[in-house]
Amino acid sequence: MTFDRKDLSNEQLISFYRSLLWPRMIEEKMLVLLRQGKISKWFSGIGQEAIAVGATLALREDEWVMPLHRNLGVFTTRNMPLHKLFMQWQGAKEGYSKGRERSFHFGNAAHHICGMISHLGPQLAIADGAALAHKLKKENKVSIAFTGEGGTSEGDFHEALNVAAVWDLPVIFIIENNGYGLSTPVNEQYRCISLVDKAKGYGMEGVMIDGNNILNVYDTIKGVREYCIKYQKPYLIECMTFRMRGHEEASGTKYVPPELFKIWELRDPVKNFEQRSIK
Ligand SMILES: Cc1ncc(C[n+]2csc(CCOP(=O)(O)OP(=O)(O)O)c2C)c(N)n1
Ligand SMILES: [Mg+2]
Repeated sequence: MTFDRKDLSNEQLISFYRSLLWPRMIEEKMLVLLRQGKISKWFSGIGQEAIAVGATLALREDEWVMPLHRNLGVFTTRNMPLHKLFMQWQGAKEGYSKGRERSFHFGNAAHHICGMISHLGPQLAIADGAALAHKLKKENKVSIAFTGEGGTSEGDFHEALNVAAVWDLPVIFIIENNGYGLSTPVNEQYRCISLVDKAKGYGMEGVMIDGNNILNVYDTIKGVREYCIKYQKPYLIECMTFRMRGHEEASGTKYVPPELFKIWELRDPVKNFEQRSIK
């Protein structure tokens, strides 16, 4: 994995490393709590952190993000207080959804994070709405929506991308292609070679990148953000990554060929960036 620091200072690189490590450390804690029976459900983003963290770092803090169930890095990179996040995951009334939820179905307006409902797809059109508001108010801002590759088979994906293209909305759509939608591998999900090829069909620009390389994700999204603002257009980014754990912790990974874990373990976003930074 090649890391190109461009004009990032040592301090910035250290701060990126901290941002990347945060969600990993929280998750490791959650997995212990899960084994102790102190939490009952957890969706892991281990191995995919560079996408949520890199994307959030590339935005302004007052730009709306529509995260999904593996995007803990969005919440931590926006510096949401840890005690309140843990209250959320414990279903406490002091959490963000006042004890109605224990998972990732929450957001917070002060942090410009729009919480998901359980359904895959609706976040994409909400990002259109936020981008339309920026456009009408002539603000130099983008909105950003995450989807898994599985979510791209939802009708909402088509509607949101088409409207964004036709209305010239400054919105970034990020596909996290992690190889599986629950237990369904990508070769049973779609027949195109790459999902980013769909951008052409909507008349928008798109790019496929290594989603495990934080500097790559950051730099791409920083540039794409400037493009979206300057040209008032949407952009599709397909980030290639891998789901290193089960769909959720209770569901296991029996259907995943074990060698895939070995291959992707070598591409771990935290370890690779750590090794590069020590050099
Ligand atoms: C409309 C809809 N269908 C099915 C589900 C159940 N479900 C939740 S996550 C998920 C898998 C999604 O796969 P993908 O979009 O690739 O995201 P990943 O979990 O791999 O990050 C499914 C089927 C749902 N929440 N909403
Ligand atoms: Mg997936």
